[in-house]
Amino acid sequence: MTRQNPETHTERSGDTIAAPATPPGAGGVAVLRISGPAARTIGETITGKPLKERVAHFRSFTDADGSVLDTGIALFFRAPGSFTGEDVVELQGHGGPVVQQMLLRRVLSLGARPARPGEFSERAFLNDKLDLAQAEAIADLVASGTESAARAAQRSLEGAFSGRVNALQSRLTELRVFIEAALDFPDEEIDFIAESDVLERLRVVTAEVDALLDETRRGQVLRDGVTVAIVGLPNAGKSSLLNALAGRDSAIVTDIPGTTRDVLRETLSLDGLPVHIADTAGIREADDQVEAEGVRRARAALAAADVALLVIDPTQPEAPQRALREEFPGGVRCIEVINKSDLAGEAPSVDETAGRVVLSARERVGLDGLVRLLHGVAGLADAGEGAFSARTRHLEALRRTREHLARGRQQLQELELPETLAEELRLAQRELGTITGEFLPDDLLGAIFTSFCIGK
Ligand SMILES: Nc1nc2c(ncn2[C@@H]2O[C@H](COP(=O)(O)OP(=O)(O)O)[C@@H](O)[C@H]2O)c(=O)[nH]1
Ligand SMILES: [Mg+2]
Repeated sequence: MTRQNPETHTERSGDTIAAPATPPGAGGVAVLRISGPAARTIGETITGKPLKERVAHFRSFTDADGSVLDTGIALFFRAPGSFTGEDVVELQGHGGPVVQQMLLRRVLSLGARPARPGEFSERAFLNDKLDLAQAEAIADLVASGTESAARAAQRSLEGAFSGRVNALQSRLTELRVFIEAALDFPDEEIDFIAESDVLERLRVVTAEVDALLDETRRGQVLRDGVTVAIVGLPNAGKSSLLNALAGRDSAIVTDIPGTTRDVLRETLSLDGLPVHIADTAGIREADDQVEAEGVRRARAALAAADVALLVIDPTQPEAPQRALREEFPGGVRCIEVINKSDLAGEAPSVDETAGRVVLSARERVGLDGLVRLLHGVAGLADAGEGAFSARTRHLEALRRTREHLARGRQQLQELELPETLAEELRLAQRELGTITGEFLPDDLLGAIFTSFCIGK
């Protein structure tokens, strides 16, 4: 299915939807949003008088029997100049849960139906007010847990990410036109391949996809954060490190080896990077049943992590501590944390190439070096002002785009099959199109918008 024509869609979705746009609970103001062909009539019935476009009307909101439910501001946005692209009325009343309920009930009694989660954004998308990546950016902006994530989501909302995707689409279109034109002259096909710069053009486009993949990966980390497991032998100072990073006593610290048994999880913002961090039991052969279970859980946390912080106590033999590294599952990146610098009489330091940092968790010195290393490992070290937010879904689409390009290249180079290259380019474009929603596989819309909140 391709994206629908906005006109035909408006006809199909002839119903009017309503939902609170502000969170439930008590607050100064609550906004009730109504969108669809009946929005204006409903707003005028409740406020008793005509609503002018884009004018703040201070009115009473009345019930069916004429009694006043609330007083507040009514706003009318005429289609297509609204968030959804339809007629929209916003009733800004007092933010009490009961008042809001009464007003919503009144709106529904006048012919609106409750909006599904994300339905306002979905209509905005279907009416071409936003593309899919921008609609997702709205949800990400609302959900962002760090300032950098919020800024990145804002950039995606403004179209920074979609713009890059669209630029790639144009490049691929150019390449397809070029190849398909050549295919119309079959006799010259082989010469065309040999003489033309198709391969060079393909190389350039592939490099552009790679560059976008890199930035998208960063954007996904900004949105979702990195998962970190603190591991090491007992008493290395793992729990002390968690407490130092969290800035509070989250985990129990003692000099008794084997204190930590359960995995302790915290989500921290380290210089704007969301970090889901797990403190774990020291990995050793444990005879105690509870500790043995703790060790099993430590290994599971390690397997699920993007990054392991291997904490080493320099006052103990280092080789057996470092030997743990051999047990790390593939794909887990490791930062070596040489702890207890105060005892070792060593100054805190950081070696970015080796991925090693010397610090003291107890004295809380040298932590900035560790945070810097984490940013580097997350690929955020050079995330400049232009970083945009992205989702795993986008990353996967870009990876598949990349695969189609690689396969197309192979078909052309090894098998001299320009037709297959043309087909792979078409598939690459479809993959890119799923990011912005220009191409919509079945169920994609539902999968995305149902994860939104009601009223969004
Ligand atoms: N001198 C010093 N002692 C530390 C440091 N970090 C941890 N310790 C001590 O080492 C012992 C074990 O610490 P803990 O965080 O429980 O280690 P874990 O078993 O790896 O979680 C405790 O007595 C801590 O006070 C440090 O940086 N310097
Ligand atoms: Mg511990």
